[in-house]
Amino acid sequence: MVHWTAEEKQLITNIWSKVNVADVGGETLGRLLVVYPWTQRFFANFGNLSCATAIHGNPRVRAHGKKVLSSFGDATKNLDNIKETFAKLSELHCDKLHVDPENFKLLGNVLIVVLAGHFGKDFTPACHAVFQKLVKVVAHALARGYH
Ligand code: HEG
Repeated sequence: MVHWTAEEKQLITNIWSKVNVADVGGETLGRLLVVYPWTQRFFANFGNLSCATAIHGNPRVRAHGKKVLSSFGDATKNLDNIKETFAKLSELHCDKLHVDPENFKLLGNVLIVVLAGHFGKDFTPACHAVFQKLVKVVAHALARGYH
């Protein structure tokens, strides 16, 4: 099991308490779709994804980004129990949505870029390191139900 020090837990809780999940979630999913355009195939029913402007202005991208980031937030509240927290979602992404788990890593990296942009110098190297660890553990948990 992954171990979190008291300092790591504190950093995560502190940063996450200041995250606006609608803004950061919408931007993260939007950027994923722009930077890695092949991820658009999972959202073919979301309407206009024809260019960066369309993607960032698409209300369904924003709404889904908020949903994904709220769900990611569950990890920050269940740091010692991340595997179980995402067990059902993992099965959903595998069996129903057929999302290649490589995409969880891409999303995690985009999230870190967006957080760094939002927090500026407050996103210290220690924050960066602990969020690298967190997105890796979440991606791993989401990939666990794949068979
Ligand atoms: Mg997934 C649905 C969480 C990455 C594609 N995703 C969902 C839902 C949640 C969620 C909570 C709604 C589930 C439900 O309706 O019961 N997703 C989630 C997390 C992460 C993630 C926490 C990573 C941290 N998802 C992810 C990635 C892709 C993806 C990287 C594809 C590139 N998710 C996806 C799709 C749906 C969901 C296609 C269904 C969307 C819809 O049509 O409503």
